[in-house]
Amino acid sequence: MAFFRGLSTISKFRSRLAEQTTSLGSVRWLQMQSSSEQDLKSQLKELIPEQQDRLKKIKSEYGKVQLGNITTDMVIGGMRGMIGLLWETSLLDPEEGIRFRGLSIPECQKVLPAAVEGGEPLPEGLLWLLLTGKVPSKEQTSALTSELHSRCRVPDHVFNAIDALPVGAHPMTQFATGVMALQVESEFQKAYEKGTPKSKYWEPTYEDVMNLIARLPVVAAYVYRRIFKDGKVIPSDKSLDYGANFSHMLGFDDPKMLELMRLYVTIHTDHEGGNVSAHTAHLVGSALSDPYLSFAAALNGLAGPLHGLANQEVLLWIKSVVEECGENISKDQLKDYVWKTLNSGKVVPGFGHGVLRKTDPRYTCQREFALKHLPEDPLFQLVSKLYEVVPPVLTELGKVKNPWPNVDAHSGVLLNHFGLSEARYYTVLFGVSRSIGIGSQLVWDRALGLPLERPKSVTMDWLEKHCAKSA
Ligand code: NMX
Ligand code: MLT
Repeated sequence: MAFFRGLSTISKFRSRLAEQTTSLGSVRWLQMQSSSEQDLKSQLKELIPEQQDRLKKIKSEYGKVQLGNITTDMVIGGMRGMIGLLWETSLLDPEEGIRFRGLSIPECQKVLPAAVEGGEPLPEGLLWLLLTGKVPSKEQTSALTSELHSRCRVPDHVFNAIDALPVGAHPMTQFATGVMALQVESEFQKAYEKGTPKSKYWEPTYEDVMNLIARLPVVAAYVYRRIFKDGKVIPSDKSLDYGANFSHMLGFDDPKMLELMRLYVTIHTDHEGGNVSAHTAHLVGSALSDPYLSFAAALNGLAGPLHGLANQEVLLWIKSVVEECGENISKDQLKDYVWKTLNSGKVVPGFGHGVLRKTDPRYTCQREFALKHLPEDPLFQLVSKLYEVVPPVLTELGKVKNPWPNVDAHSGVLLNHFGLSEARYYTVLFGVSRSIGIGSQLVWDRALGLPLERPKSVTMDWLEKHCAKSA
């Protein structure tokens, strides 16, 4: 019965989408077709030849069409705004935020299967959507949950590799070490050594990606329990979905925390291809390094404070505000604290973005979660005050292109509310989630036969000569 109600919601939503979007209509319409009961790999097998033909056609018909001008500013400015990557799973609009295969976060919350009626989407559903461009049914999603459970065995040498590190090593170092140790079982590497033809590369990539996604929560939970809970490991519970089981293995079973984890894992999965972690995986994967090697590289990028580590920095910064000024800090005091941070040469963590020019919708949906489940939490109230205080200060600074909060400005206070208060661990959670987007795209990278990534670099000498000539 619930399944049929789900289908009728999807079909109502489909017609609404088709009415609302004329230019994007046909693309969106395609994304909502998902009635087949095939398993995920069979769906991919069916989709790949179509998409290979599509890419061939784009290449032959539009191969020489210009997509923009490359300026010197872009070359020395971190390639901002420079189109240079094909990334199928999501697209980021500076004003609107992320769309996963064409669907915004509120749309995903409406159409993806949930564990609780009207609750947060299941990350497995998003994995299916990212891989196929289609919204899965409840049955397809729960079959995928079971498939991930069946793949989650982690060999002992992975735990031994982590145990070889000092317990005080940063959680991201321990996590990335675990991922490198998982690489020993790469199907892609074995297939490549056997001489598997290029047309079949996507299949062992798919196996590695699914195994990686399935095993990461086990490794991540091990790291958490080792560092913060005396190494007392909690076994996986096969009756739970991906997000809930991850929360359970960490040691958090409050139903609201399970919902938070489903939301958290869903929204951190993918943010188009140019962000540091995704781009790193794409680059490393283009050398035909297997998904474990590519993802471990991505994690090392995610561990930087301007990228994924910002979620750690935000909670530590918020706690430093409370320590110095108390929880009931006034807006004027908060403004002074923000200026103090800036004047000491630091960034305000959780604000600003390389692409977004508005409040991150991933921030907004976390705010909605807080308003629903923890409106009285003092740190949430502080985060709300920061939303009012920080943007005008950053605007006044004069150089910040986006004064609005990003995803990291909010996640910490939610986790902290349910007892996951160890900020140094937060980027590991981001990493588990990001494997879903990165992994899905890696499958398509190999299915589409994308080539080695190798952009051209130039020297200052070259720039001076070339620009003087052009001027
Ligand atoms: N606090 C202080 N200064 C900032 C901030 C901020 N939150 N955001 C940007 N700026 C500065 C930036 O450092 C740069 O200064 P300078 O010219 O002296 O080097 C100037 O403003 C222009 O930077 P933008 O073009 O606005 O931003 P850019 O694209 O270079 O960087 C971030 C984007 C996200 C790295 C930057 O906004 C930032 O450092 N934010 C704080 C860290 C953070 O929240 N990172 C998480 C991003 C999301 N994620 O999960 O990855
Ligand atoms: C991300 O989720 O990767 C961040 O918002 C950074 C980015 O998109 O550049």
